[in-house]
This record gives sequence, structure tokens and C-alpha cells, in this order.
Amino acid sequence: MQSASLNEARDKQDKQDKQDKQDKNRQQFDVVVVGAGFSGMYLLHKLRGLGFSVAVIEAGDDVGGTWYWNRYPGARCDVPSMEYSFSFDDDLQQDWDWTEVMAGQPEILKYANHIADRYDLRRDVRFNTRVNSAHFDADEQHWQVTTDQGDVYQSRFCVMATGCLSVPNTPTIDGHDDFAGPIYHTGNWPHEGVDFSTVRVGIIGTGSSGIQAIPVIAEQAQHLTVFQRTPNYTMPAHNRPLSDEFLNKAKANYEQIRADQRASMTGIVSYGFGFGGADYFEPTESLLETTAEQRAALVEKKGFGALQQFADISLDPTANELACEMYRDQLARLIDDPQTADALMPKGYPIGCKRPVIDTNYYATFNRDNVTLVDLRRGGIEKITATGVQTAQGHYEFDALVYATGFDAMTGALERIDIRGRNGETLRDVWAAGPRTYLGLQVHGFPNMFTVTGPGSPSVLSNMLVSIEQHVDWISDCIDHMRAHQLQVIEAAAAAEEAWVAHVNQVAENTMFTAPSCNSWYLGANIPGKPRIFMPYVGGVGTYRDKCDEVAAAGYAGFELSAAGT
Ligand code: NA7
Repeated sequence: MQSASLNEARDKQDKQDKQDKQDKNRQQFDVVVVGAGFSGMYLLHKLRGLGFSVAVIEAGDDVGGTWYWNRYPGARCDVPSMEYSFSFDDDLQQDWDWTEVMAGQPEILKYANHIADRYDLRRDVRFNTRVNSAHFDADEQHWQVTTDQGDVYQSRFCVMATGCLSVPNTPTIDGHDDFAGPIYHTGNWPHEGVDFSTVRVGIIGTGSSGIQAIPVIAEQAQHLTVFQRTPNYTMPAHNRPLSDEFLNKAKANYEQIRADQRASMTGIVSYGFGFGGADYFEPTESLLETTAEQRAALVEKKGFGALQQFADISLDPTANELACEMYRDQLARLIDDPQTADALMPKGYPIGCKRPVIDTNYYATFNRDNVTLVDLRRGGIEKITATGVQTAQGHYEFDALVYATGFDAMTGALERIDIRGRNGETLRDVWAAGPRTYLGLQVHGFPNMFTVTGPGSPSVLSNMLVSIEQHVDWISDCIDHMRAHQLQVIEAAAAAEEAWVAHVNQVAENTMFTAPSCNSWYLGANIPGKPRIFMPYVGGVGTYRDKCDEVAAAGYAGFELSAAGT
């Protein structure tokens, strides 16, 4: 009895200590932002400029988000660097000089650091801190955010700037813990880098990350074994340094380029890369109108570049299949060993249904003596052993293992936080059958919480920097509008959310993205048990921006707004 009451007293004391610590660490802000990638940084800058108090919470020890974590060899952006950059400050875009057509990870991270320095952002970022929970207190009408450092933040608004590709996916494979050597994931690469020069490497995965890393690792390692489950369509990046002349011309035209990006389908206009000297890259021709001889001649002359000029590849399944055949014809020319060539050939799903990949020397890598391709369609992985991977085709030995197996995309980071809305329901439960949002900006039942580039917005189908700017501007304007009108709570109405979800699904229907043969992370198909839902909005960046602007101009139509004390 005595020890029971002692325990009770101790528990009570522990609870009190915890409460005291939380009270001591409780901090109040207008807005809490989760994540200090490009979204979180611009939010901080913008909201601070409007006079709001803002705290940003970031798991890493510095800014950069996806570009902070993805430091694998060969990591590079697939959007032209002049366009994958912020436009909100003309001095910034005039001062910054990109060195390559498509920037590598180190240069993008340098840019992120420049943003943090230039706008003195770090002083409001709590680094090395992970958000555990975010609960909406319906009585107080504020968010309470707790972290793994024991802090408690209270804020009127909570903005999830948690990124779309920020939770690495490591598949559950038997024997993972038995492997005797080091294990790496492309999405969480050691900051000090990895020297593979004296070892044999095995890599699982041939998506963008694998395709970028494989040529670089192959050059360094003693031997590289590539485990490929699905061959991908990948186009040569033709990356090269940017000339001063190009930089100056693009900078002189920046105002127009930015306006055109915002009105475009993807937020990318590929300035300077148009056909016949045109400013913008705009495919206009029809592949369906070509003859077999013409297609063969085009491949002969232009290689993979033969596919670029045709607009109907992304619209018409027959044109798409013709393009796939041209693609395979070109691939066969590049690979010395016919069996390897056959293994590398994507078949049975359309070009463009998965995120397009661009590469540097990917196919040439498979002609190297120190590279082995294991086509898992001929016999899958059975287990990982102490010395390698056992497949149904045999055992492959190596000293270091790299997972290039992607991410729990778009919803992963949000569902890992214990987010609870007005009635205590968790976001995880509300999204059990797939994400539901109004405009990709808010979720019904979760007032005053916004998501940047969330599911239901163009997001990962677009140039992320363009979409981030649009969302941050919209969210900041909304919060500013609420302050100006003494409003405290904004929440997506159930009916508006319902209609938007239906619209998002409807525009994705009958596109190559949702073809039954397509298994992409856009659909959640890479994560066992994840509902198969096409998550981003395929209607285009320009159309989507207009819709968001219309909603705001109509007094935030589809949102319910209420004043203090109501
Ligand atoms: P992706 O594109 O999701 O690619 C992951 C790769 O890993 C892909 O080839 C997968 O094959 C493969 N994978 C995943 N699980 C397994 C298992 N269990 N066994 C074998 N192979 C597996 O991720 P990335 O990091 O490359 O790129 C993500 C995005 O980052 C990219 O689209 C750009 O937007 C930037 P699968 O195709 O599923 O058969």
C-alpha cells in the first residue's frame, strides 16, 4: 500500500514536472511554421514583413529541406536553375548567378543558405527540433505544437511546410539488419559524403535518385550492382555551364519569364531552349502524323531528342506508345550487351506516367566492366544477407548497400505528426482512404492550418519554387486579410472540399498519370498499403492560380471565416 501511494506521488510529481517544463517552455506566436526548406523560409520572410510573429521548427541543423537531406552523389534538379529560384525579390534574382543549366544539390543548398543569410532568417528557426504533435484547441482557437525538445508553441495559425519528398521510404526486406557493411539511403545521405573507392556497392532502386547516383558511384566504386525492379524512361540532361551572355539575357527578361512561368502548365517555360531559336520550349507537332520511316529517321538523327517536339505524346495513348517504341529503339543502340539492353527497356506503361527522369551518362554506365544490372523481374529480392542480396536468380555480394527507394511522398511527413483538428480527430484517420483537401491548402476539420504544396495542388507536377511562392503569397495574404477584418478562424467548408476532391479526381481521369498500368509515387503506389489516389492537381499551375485568386477575391469562397469569440 505504502509503495503504491509512493508511486502515485512520484507519478504526480513527474506529471507536475512535465507540466512545469512545458509551461516554462511555452511560447506564443501568431504563426508556427513546420519546416525550414524553401517554403518555410519564404513564409518566415513574408509573414515577418507583414508584422506577424513567426517561429519555424526544423528537424535538420540548417535550412534547405529536401536539398539539405538529399546529398547523394549526382543529386541534381531537373528544372532549369534560372527558373527553379525565387522571384519575390528582383534584387535577389539579379544578384544570384547560377553556374549550370540545371543546378546540382550543392549549388541549390548554397542558394538556400544565401536566402537564410540575406533575410536573416535563422534567428527565428528552431533547428534540430522535430514536431511531435499539433493540436487545435477549439476553446482557445489556437494551435498547440509540441516538439521532441519539450517545447510547446501556441499560435493562431499553423503552416505545414513539411515538403513533399521528405520522408525516405526504406522497404521492409528480410535480413536488413544482418548486412555487415554500411547502409545508406539517398534521401538521408551523410553530410560528410561517402568514399566508395575501395568497396563494392549494391544499389536498390532506379527512380530519379538511383539514375542520378548510379553513374557517379560506378565511376568511383570497385564494382556496382544495380537492383532494378522497374526500368524507367530517362532523358539525357545535356547539362552544361551557363554563359554570362545567357545569364545576362535571362536576367534582363526575368519579369516576362516569371509572368509566363506563373501562367504556364508546369511553372517551367525552359527559357532559351525553344526549337529554332524560340525563347520557350514548346512542343507542337503530332507524332501520330508521322510515318514509321520518318520516326526511324528522327531517332537516327536525334536520339532521345527525337521525342521532344511532339505535343501528343502526353495526350494520346497511341502517340505515347509510338514514342515508347522510338525510345526503346534508341536505347538498344546505346547498350553493348543485348540482354542488358532488354533488361533496361521500359515496357507496358506510358512515358510520363511516372515523374520524368533526366540523367547524365546513365545508359553508358551499363557498358562498364564494373557494373552489373540485376533485372528483378527475372527473380526478385528474397533477403538481404551479411554480404549482399539474395535474389531468386542468385546471390550478389558487395560491401556497402544504398537504398534509392524513394519517399512516402506528399502525405508522409504530415501523417507522421500527431495532427488533431477541431474535434480531436487525427489527420491520419481523416486521410485513411487518401488525402482530401480544399485547393491543397486546407483540410476541413483542421481550422487555421495550411499546407504548402499539399495534395490537391499542382505541387510535385510543377516547378516547386513557383508553386511554393504562390502558396506562401496566398496564405500570407489570407492571414493578413483575417487580421485586417478581426477574423480569428478560417476553415475549409466540407462541401467545398468535397467538390474540390471530385474535381481533382476528375481532371486526373483518363490521363497517362492514372493509366491502370502506371504505378508511381504520385499514386502512392510505392508504399505498401497506401491508398491508390492520384494526389497532385493536374489542371496546371496557371489555371490553379486563377482559381485560388478567384476564391480569395470572393472573400475566401468555400472557406468559413469567423470573428473573435464566435
Ligand atoms: P522513386 O522515383 O520512388 O524510385 C524508387 C525506386 O526504388 C524505384 O525504382 C522503385 O521501383 C525502387 N524500389 C522501391 N522499393 C523497392 C523494393 N522493395 N525492391 C526493389 N526496388 C524497389 O524515388 P526517387 O528517390 O528515385 O525519386 C523521387 C523523386 O525525387 C523523383 O521523382 C523526383 O521528383 C525527385 P518501382 O518503380 O517501384 O518498381
